[in-house]
Amino acid sequence: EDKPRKIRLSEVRKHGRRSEKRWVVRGNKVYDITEWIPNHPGGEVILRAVGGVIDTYWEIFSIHKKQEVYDILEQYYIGDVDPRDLVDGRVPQDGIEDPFEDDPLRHSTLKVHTERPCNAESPVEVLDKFITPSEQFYVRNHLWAPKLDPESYRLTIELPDGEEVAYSLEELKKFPQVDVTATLQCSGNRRKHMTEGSRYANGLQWGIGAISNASFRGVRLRDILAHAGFDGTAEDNAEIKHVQFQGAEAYGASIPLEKALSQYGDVLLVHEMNGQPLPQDHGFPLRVLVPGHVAARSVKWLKRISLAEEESQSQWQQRDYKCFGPNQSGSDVDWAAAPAIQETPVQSAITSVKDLPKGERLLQVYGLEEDSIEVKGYAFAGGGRRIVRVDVSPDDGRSWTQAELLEDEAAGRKRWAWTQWKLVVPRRLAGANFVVKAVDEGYNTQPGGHEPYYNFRGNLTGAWHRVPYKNRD
Ligand code: MTE
Ligand code: MO
Repeated sequence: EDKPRKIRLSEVRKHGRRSEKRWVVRGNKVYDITEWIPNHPGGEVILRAVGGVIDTYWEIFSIHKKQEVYDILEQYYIGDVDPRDLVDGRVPQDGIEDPFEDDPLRHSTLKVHTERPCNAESPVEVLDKFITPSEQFYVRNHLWAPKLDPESYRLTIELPDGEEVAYSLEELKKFPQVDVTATLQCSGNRRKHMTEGSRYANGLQWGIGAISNASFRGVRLRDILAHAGFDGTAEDNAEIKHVQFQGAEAYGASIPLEKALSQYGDVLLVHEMNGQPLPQDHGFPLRVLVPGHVAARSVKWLKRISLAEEESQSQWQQRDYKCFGPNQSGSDVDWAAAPAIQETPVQSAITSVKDLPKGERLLQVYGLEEDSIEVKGYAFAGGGRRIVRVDVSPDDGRSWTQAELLEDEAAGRKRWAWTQWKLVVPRRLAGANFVVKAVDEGYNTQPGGHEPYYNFRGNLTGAWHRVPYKNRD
């Protein structure tokens, strides 16, 4: 019987991305995956792992942790790692290229959930400012933050007939520049509250800070598509229903063609945020901005746009960002049956509840000077729908008052930005909890509790936000 071939790690290293034959190590086994690379659903990203150990990458791309993927790999088995290279019976994990080595430094005030990949909330101190400073804008990275060279950067557009048109950054900047003020909100914003208010919801346990608002400058996607030769009107393109975006790592998503082409959709290819070039974490040199849609569709480090009959086949389009019923779980759902989240429902949160200092006590209705509490927060609705009212309760939902909606200057053909609000209430009205709910121009509002809206992926948490009033005597 054949003994497995013993392979030194030095030999594995010679079969990296520059080699004709490309190998990877998983566990203590070596695989020659040369033939399979063109079929990798994540594209060229896999070239980062060849010539080394793949386990570390699979920790990041958890989608690989399933039998069918292990079975594919087994077909390419060529031998075992030479025992002389094992430490405590295992392949040492160091010496592989660190996918996060080019990640930028981050602002110390961000509330970090995971560092690699970086997932961090905006600090509450900035959630009550209309514009979020770029360095405090929340960061949601599924993988590393690619560091792209703006000079050699190219955006490729794939037309329905397969023809490709590429643009440099300089070429893109020659199109009319458009400013849009938009809120990006992660589908997981406030997931922690769903977990607390119902049951554990899968994913990062975000508080109220997986949302931020900035002014963005870029060019209209519809202008670029038209220039590339697609205006969506030709009969022979009638089958095209989606615009797919591919990032430079492996992230991908898509939006309906209708949103992309709408004159009122304000879908941009963005190169500036708050008056500066996009920061690396937010997609430098170019990201998509799909205002009014869940932020997962605003693909960063944009490399490729394709016009297609189907949605993006990425896990982020096909799986992660969908909602099911409160009784359903990951093992029993038909993923294809639920639509990918695009526009988002009404959201609001209380960012602070504080006793006003004596000097700022307000004259209240009876002309008496009373101890007062100031409550502040944000409210937001997807789809370009304006927030028309914010109801705040000082006593756990028994009585309600309308908050003042603060003025701001938001650019855009629809309302894509959140609304900041504020309310001053006499302290004697305060119960155990302050509560907020908002209403949008379609008279949509938020559910009273989490249970009926529980979904196991923990998406679109939107129940009334409750915050305890701590300073009662
Ligand atoms: N684009 C790429 N290329 N890679 C990513 O991981 N994350 C998406 C989206 N675009 C992501 C991406 C998700 S889920 C969100 S919520 C937003 O980017 C976050 O954008 P931000 O980090 O600029 O706040
Ligand atoms: Mo997200």
